Amino acid sequence: MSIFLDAVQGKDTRRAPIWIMRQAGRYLPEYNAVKERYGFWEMCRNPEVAAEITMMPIRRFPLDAAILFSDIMTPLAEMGVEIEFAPGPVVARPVRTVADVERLRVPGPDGTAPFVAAAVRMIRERCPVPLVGFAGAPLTLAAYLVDSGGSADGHHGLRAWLYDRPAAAHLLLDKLTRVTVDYLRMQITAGAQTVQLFDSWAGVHASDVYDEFGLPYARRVLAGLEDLAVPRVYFALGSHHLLGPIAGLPAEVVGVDWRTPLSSARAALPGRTLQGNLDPAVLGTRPEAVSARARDVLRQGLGGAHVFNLGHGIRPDTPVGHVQRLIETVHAFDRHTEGDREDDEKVPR
Ligand code: 1CP
Repeated sequence: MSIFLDAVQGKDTRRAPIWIMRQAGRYLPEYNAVKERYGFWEMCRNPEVAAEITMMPIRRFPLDAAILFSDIMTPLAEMGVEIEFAPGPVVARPVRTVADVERLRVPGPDGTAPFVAAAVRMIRERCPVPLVGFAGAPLTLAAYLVDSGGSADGHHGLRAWLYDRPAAAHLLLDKLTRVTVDYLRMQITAGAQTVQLFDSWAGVHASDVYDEFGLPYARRVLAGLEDLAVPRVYFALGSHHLLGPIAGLPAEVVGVDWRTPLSSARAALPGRTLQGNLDPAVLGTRPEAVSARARDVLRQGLGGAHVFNLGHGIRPDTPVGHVQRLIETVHAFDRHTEGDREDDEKVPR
């Protein structure tokens, strides 16, 4: 067993396991070197390359889990959507009408990006720590499809579209839900030991809009994995106002962003493993500040199972030495005594 799997299954472990959202990305020089040779889709679609990028942070740091190298947009390309990366996703033709939605393909259980299943199998052969698979939540995927990519204005376009075209929205969200269930089931069957559903844009919505367009589809995705008995993580950025509905989702683990203290998330989500939530901005400061703030987060996470992570993805300008420092700080913190071990021996489970 691993300490990460213990914690995601609800065990209040003696030290917190740690992995980092976007740990296989642009802050790593070895990732940037591979990027010189391949386009983003090539890296995702070549199982050997995707597996090796997944392994990069694992080879460099004593992390407690790996995350598959891919993107939340991967299954959308399989649905027939034309997407480029610059570096964020750019969708060639936005999906806005019922006819646009009807044109999208549902590739079926084994047809949604089979190269991802191949990468998962390769990673499992070479990775000493558990592998986290992932997908985007339907409402977040819809944000990129409706607005042709990311957004600097809180996806104003998607928000207007949901009020204006609710029937088309439900049709799109239903289709995205079916594809996402197939896609995550394929990852789990290939060997993913935990899965995370990224709802990165959930927080821009009014809570009743989320209740109608976000929650039911996230629930269907998570419930659609129930029989596979793999721990499920639900992460919604900026979701302080949504913690009530989120508490009802079938997920063993809830990811929390840096704005909500873990102690208040703990009160809203009794019995759940919490994952998070160091502000990624801290990693751009001094090493002493990284350790001090990480210990604040560790203390706020006491009182139940905790998987340490950032409150959102690591920034490309993060010094790699600060990542090492962060992992050492988390590994040294004894959750029983609320202090560091004197020697450099690791804290037992
Ligand atoms: O560790 C890892 O890097 C794992 C692989 C991974 C994951 C989990 C990538 C690689 N992307 C993601 C998830 C992802 N992609 C999310 C959810 C997490 C989050 O909120 O950050 C989102 C919203 C995306 C969409 C996306 N893809 C963005 C965000 C910006 C925007 O416009 O909204 C970006 C920059 C990408 C491209 C991308 N995906 C991954 C990488 C390493 C990159 C950068 C591409 C490059 O190298 O230039």
